[in-house]
Amino acid sequence: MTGFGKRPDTIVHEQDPFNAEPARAALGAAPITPLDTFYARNHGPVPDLDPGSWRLRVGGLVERELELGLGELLGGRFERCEEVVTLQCAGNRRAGLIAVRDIPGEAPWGPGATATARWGGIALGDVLAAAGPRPQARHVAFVGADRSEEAKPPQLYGASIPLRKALRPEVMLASEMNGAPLVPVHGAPLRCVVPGYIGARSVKWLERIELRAEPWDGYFQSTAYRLLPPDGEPAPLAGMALGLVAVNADILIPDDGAQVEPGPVEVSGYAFAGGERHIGRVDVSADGGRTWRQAELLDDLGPWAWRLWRIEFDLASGANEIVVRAWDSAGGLQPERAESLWNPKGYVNNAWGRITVHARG
Ligand SMILES: Nc1nc2c(c(=O)[nH]1)N[C@H]1C(S)=C(S)[C@@H](COP(=O)(O)O)O[C@H]1N2
Ligand SMILES: [Mo]
Repeated sequence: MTGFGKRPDTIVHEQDPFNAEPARAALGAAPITPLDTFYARNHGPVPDLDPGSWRLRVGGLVERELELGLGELLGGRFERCEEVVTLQCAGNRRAGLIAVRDIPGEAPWGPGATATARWGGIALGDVLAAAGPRPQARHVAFVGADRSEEAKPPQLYGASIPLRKALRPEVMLASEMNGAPLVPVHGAPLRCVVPGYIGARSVKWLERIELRAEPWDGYFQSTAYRLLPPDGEPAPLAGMALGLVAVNADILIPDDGAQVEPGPVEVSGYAFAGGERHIGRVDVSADGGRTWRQAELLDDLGPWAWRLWRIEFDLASGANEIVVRAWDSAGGLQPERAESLWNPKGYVNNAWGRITVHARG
């Protein structure tokens, strides 16, 4: 059983809490990811909230505390906005790190813990302006309705971003995904969407916003989603907090290990710059990285979305190692090997994407 309306070929890492990613070919089929193909990343059970009685509370370092229902938020007081945004989990492509050294207790995500949707809702900044941040406020924390037993101690899911990011127009409170009302597994009735930041900051089932002088002190901000040195141990404030996404790319079509006919083969995948950067160039090699050609970049979906890319190669019979590497607009290139990236929680594998394709003959 797959569940939550996902495609039958979805790869389910965990049924409860529900953690699942699409197969490579499904993710590579469209620039805007259909709902049944969008990965799901949950740290606890999916809450089923009643939109009629649901309230958003805004408090902490504000001039005016707010408590708003869905009608008050979406009824016209705040201007409606829409944005195409790629979400990417910090654990995306962890399988490549696990291949270097095991990471017990963490799901072996492939390249599918990222996806792109057209989100509809309101700007977070407009709601913050209504509450009036006090001068001491530096961070905005989001608290969801889901209680995670994975956290130490068990607690509601929460995260924070810097206030200066929260006030930017691209940061949304979203009630719609791809033109339809948000579904429960993706955070209904309202979630944050924080473009350019790791998915963990886009808090689902949002019920509380707290303005603070310091980052959120809950488990998912202070202990999880931190990049540890290879010999580090997870502990509050150990290592560095993750925020901006690093440049990344992988191959989606053909599948790793696919059998193809020798001759022309189309290769395609995604590249995502993260932060405020965009994709500058995507190189692809069909000979394990000895020679490179530039891929064609497909639909430009705006500043907060991935670029799908494609290129055609003439494959000789035998095993062909296909490699992708992306450059961002800051001149940053993905690291070549996952070996140098290994970390105890398995975050930020942005090593060059590699697959092997077998041409028979
Ligand atoms: N309330 C809540 N929000 C959450 C999570 C969660 O477990 N609970 N998971 C986070 C993580 S780690 C990611 S990557 C994204 C995934 O969003 P999606 O499930 O809609 O793909 O949601 C984030 N928001
Ligand atoms: Mo995530």
